This record gives sequence, structure tokens and C-alpha cells, in this order.
Amino acid sequence: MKTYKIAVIPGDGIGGEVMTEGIKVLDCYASLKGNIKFAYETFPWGCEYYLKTGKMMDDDGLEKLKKFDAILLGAVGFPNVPDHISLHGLLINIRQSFNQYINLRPVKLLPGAPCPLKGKGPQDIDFVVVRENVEGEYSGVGGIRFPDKPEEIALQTSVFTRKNTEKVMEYAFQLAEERNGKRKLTNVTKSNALNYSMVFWDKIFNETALKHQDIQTETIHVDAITMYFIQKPEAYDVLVASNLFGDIITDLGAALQGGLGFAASGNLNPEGEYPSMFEPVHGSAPVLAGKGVANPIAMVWTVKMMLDFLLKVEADEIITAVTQLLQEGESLTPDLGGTATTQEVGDAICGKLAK
Ligand code: GGG
Repeated sequence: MKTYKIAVIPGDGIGGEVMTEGIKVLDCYASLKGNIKFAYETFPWGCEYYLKTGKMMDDDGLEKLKKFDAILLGAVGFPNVPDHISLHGLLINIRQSFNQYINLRPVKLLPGAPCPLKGKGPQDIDFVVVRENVEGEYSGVGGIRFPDKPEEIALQTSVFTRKNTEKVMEYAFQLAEERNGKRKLTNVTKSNALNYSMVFWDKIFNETALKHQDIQTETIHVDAITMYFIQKPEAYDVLVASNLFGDIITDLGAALQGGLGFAASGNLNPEGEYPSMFEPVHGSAPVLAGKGVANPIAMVWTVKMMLDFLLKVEADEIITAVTQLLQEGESLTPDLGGTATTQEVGDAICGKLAK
């Protein structure tokens, strides 16, 4: 019996509610398999912790997290803490400190999920965005000069290193080779306007492409991609994007697959030198918190991504269970037109897994 040590950071708002269901499904999966087990330790970090202590996480938090096989995170953000404090203090700090340089975000329309293009376009939406996750526009380099004066200046610098960009491109090409898809990689850029950073990004993409000539490539500006996601979402297989562009286009991707309630992600350190972190794409949704109405499917899908990464298998039983739930339409949360609670959806997914 192999035991995996999982650090659990429920975070803020609906984070804790969806986390409970994610862990429930994880334990159901473990009982089904019989040869694995999960040992959890929960950390109370997030905005409430910040309001009490002035810190989003403990000073030695990274040291504590290092001893785990993986980290599961719920959601971060609360109205009375500025979003840049909560994001940089926890999420971005962990991503950068643990060199989780890949943020993998699948966009797949499951049968039964509500697609806003329904009846208007093809339904075979199945692509994955490889988002650069430790530098680029979210590097945190910049400053404010002359604060609150008429001549105030804000600077925010993007940082793209050859070493990291090469690793991201190589990962994306290998994924395009491994996925049973169209063997196609789309480079998301804006090199017509960002004449240093994105020209460099395109150069590394083209250099890496020379080593993967079996993969069809294309380079498309980020503004055009948002239009094509609506017009021809079935055209994509793997996309590679910078930190900011990847963040933006995957919210549109989430809408295509039924909403943020379906969007999962993994922050990966592929070499395993540090633990990887898995989180739903959605935020803490304070207006939904405490009502038991949050859709836990994104968290459940996130747990599936963690299993794929840790066990090196495709935990497809979980997606099959979610698909059955959607097709039956009985246990769905209000965002999907149902009346089920967060807990009832988790129970229903476990019930299907056990069959
Ligand atoms: N589920 C994690 C969460 O709360 N994400 C909110 C967010 O704004 N994330 C931005 C990012 O992924 O960079």
C-alpha cells in the first residue's frame, strides 16, 4: 500500500466547501483501487489568516510544504484583502518558489455540460493550454515612483528567461506528441506589439519546433485567439501561452466547457524536485460562500489531474462518473440549472465511482 502525503490549503470563500468534496472523491478513488492511500495535513492559510497575522502563509510555510507529495489548493481572495496581496502572498509565491513552471489547464466539453455555443457550433471541444507559470508578466518586477503625486508612475516588467522559456516550449511540444489529438501546437503571442518579450517568445517557439517537426505548428496573436475560440474551438489541440495570456484565454476556455465550475488546473514542477500544486481555476466566489451551492466539479477534475500526475495513470473513471452525472441531470448545482448542494454532488460522484 503506497501512501501519498497531500498538503491541503482550502483557502478562502468556497475553497473549503469544494475541497471537502475533492478529498471525498480522492478517498473514494483510493478505496476503489485498494493499493493507494492519502494522508492529509491542512494548512489554514489565506485571507482570514492574513487578517489575523499579516501574512498569507507562515514564514516557514514553504519548508513545511516541501515534505509533501503534492499540494491541493481551493481558492484565494476575499473582499477586504487586496487581490494582489492574496495572489502574490500565497498562490504565486508557491508557484515560483517551487518552480512550478507549467500551468496545465484542460478545456474539454463533456457530454451533458452546457456550452454557450450549443446549437451554434461544433461540440468536439478538447484542448489543453500550457501556461508559463513562474515568470513573464507575473514576475513581480516593478515599482511605483512618486506615489499619490500628480507625476505618479507605475512600472511592471515582464521577465522571460531563455532557460525557462525553452523548458515550457519543450513541455508543450512533448504534450502535443503524447496526446492522442491533432498533433498540433498553437503558439499564443502578441509579438506585433510586444516587440521584445513576445518576439523572444516566438523565437524560442520556432527553435523548439525544429526538434519536433512531426508536430503541426501555428502562431496566433492573443486577441485573434479569443475570437477563434468562439468561432472554431474544435480547431485546437495544445496551446502554449505566457502567464498573463494563458490566464486570460483559459477563462474563455472555461466558458466554452460549461463555466468556471468545470475548469481544473495543475501547477507542475515536472521534474519532481518540488511538490506540484493542483487547484481549480475559479476564485473564492465570496457571494456563494457558506450557501452550499458551489459547483465542486472543477475541484473533482483537479483531483483527477493530481492523480494523473502522481500515479502516472489517467484517472478517467472520475471523468466518466462526472459525465454520467451531467447526462442524468439529477444531482447538479444551481449554476447548471439544478438544486443539488455541493455536498450532494460530491456524494453522487462517489456513488458513481463505486459502481
Ligand atoms: N483556485 C485558485 C484561485 O483562487 N485562483 C484565483 C486567481 O485569480 N488566480 C489567478 C491565477 O491563476 O494566476
